[in-house]
Order: sequence, then C-alpha cells, then structure tokens
Amino acid sequence: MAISMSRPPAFTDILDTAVMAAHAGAAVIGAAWHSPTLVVNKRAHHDVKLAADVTSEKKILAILHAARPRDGILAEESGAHQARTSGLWIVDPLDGTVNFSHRHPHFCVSIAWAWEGVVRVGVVYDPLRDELFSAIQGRGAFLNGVPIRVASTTSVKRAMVAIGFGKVTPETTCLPDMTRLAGVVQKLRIMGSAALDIAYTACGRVDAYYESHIYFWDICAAALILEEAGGAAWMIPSATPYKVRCLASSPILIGTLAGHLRFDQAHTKPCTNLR
Ligand code: LIP
Repeated sequence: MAISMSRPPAFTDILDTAVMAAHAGAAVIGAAWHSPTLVVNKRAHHDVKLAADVTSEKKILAILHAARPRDGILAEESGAHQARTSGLWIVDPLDGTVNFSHRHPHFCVSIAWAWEGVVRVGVVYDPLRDELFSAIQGRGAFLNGVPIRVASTTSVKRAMVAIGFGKVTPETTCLPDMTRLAGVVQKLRIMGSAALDIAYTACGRVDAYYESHIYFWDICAAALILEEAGGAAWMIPSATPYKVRCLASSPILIGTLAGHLRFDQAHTKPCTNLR
C-alpha cells in the first residue's frame, strides 16, 4: 500500500494525543493494580503476560487510531500495523510487567511517535507516582512540565547504573556485561522497567542504563526524552526484529561505559533512529 508523502502534523498535537492515550492506558492498568485478582494470560520462566497488558494496549491503540487512522503502529502485544503515512506509533502498554505481576510498584506506559523513521515525540507515564516524562524533538525534555537534565557525574567510578536483566537464556544473558560494570561503577540497580530506567537517566536519578537484549517499544520514547535532556541513547541491532543492545547515559560517561562493555561503536546508532 503506497505511503503518502504528506507534510508532518504539528508535533504538539501528536504529544497531546500521546499523553491522552498514556493516561487512558494507565487508567486500565490502575484498575487492574487495585483489583484483588490479577488475570495472567501466559507465564514463561522469565516472563509473564497479563490481561492488563492487552486491555491497556487496546485502549491506547483506539485513541491513536482515532487521532491518526493512517499512521502505522508497532505495539508490544499486537505487533506491527500497516502504515499509509510516514508516521509510526511505538507502544509499550505496560513496561515492567513482571514487577506489576508481583505487585512491585515500578512500571509505566511508554508511547513514541516517529516520522520518516525518526522518533519525534516521546511519553513515559508512571501512574503510581503520577510522573509524566515527555519530549518533542528539539524542544527539550520535561517531568510533569518541569525541564529535566541528565546528571553531571564526571566519572564512571561515581556512577549509579540501571541494568536490565531480561529474559535470561544462555544466548541472552548479560551476566558478563554486569560483571564488567560491577567492577568499575559505584552501584548497579536492577529495577525492571527499561522505559523508567532511561527516563530516570534523563532526570539524573541514575547515571546510565544498559541492557543486552531489549525491544524498541521498551526504549524508543524514553530515548528521545533522554536525548532532549542532554544525554545519548545508543543501540546495536540484533538478529531478532526490533530487539537491540542498548546503552544510555550522559555524553560525559557514555564513551567510557561503552569501552567497558565492549560496545562496538562502529555498529551503533541512536535509539531514536529507526531507519
Ligand atoms: C521489560 C523491560 C525490562 C526487561 C524485561 C522486560 P516488559 O519490559 O522493561 O528492562 O529487563 O525483561 O523486557 O516486558 O515489562 O514490557
């Protein structure tokens, strides 16, 4: 189906739609959080799929589709939906699902919008803390409307690094990377939500985030927020579609961290560049 080469819409309108959809998804998640029973759709050794993931996504996609019916969508639960414009929504309806399933209060909704393969708008919403992280390309990053910046930590020795520990199999374990980092940074933190890890890097609550195998939908929105907060988010594509190796930090620290992680900068590109 032909892609119409139209002019991009106003990014502020896109942001308004993303925020409305994030709140709607969060309302669904909030209801599940407060319900005495948690509906589990599927269990795997290192993962779980909840009904809340699916219902939140349906709610979010209905709003995005109503606002921009011809844009494409890439969503964690329902996958890729055809695009008839250069616009693409990238959605994680519940990032931190395993945390949620243990009633561990650390999860969020993540919505990004790309135009011509570059992320232009990003929203990460943590409903329990009522914290909305947002950014428009070239217009700065905000937490509940207040500008945010990365931390100015000058040395890796003083860095607190969030590390994602995904679905560990012999092929995808990041234990060697973790060991490399543990020996050089101040502290490692495993918090279980890549989107919040990168958003926390953007506002200086941690100095970096690393994960050896993570999906676009977990990182795209927060990566733009981090870039607009003065940081950088790098990715190296893997053989699995939409799955990448990701390192995010401040410009001061990212090079040194990449060295310790043997992060091949020759194959690296910004997490906001989906081309
Ligand atoms: C999670 C990520 C986390 C990773 C988990 C999982 P989900 O996303 O946020 O960083 O370690 O394996 O991928 O599945 O909760 O959307």
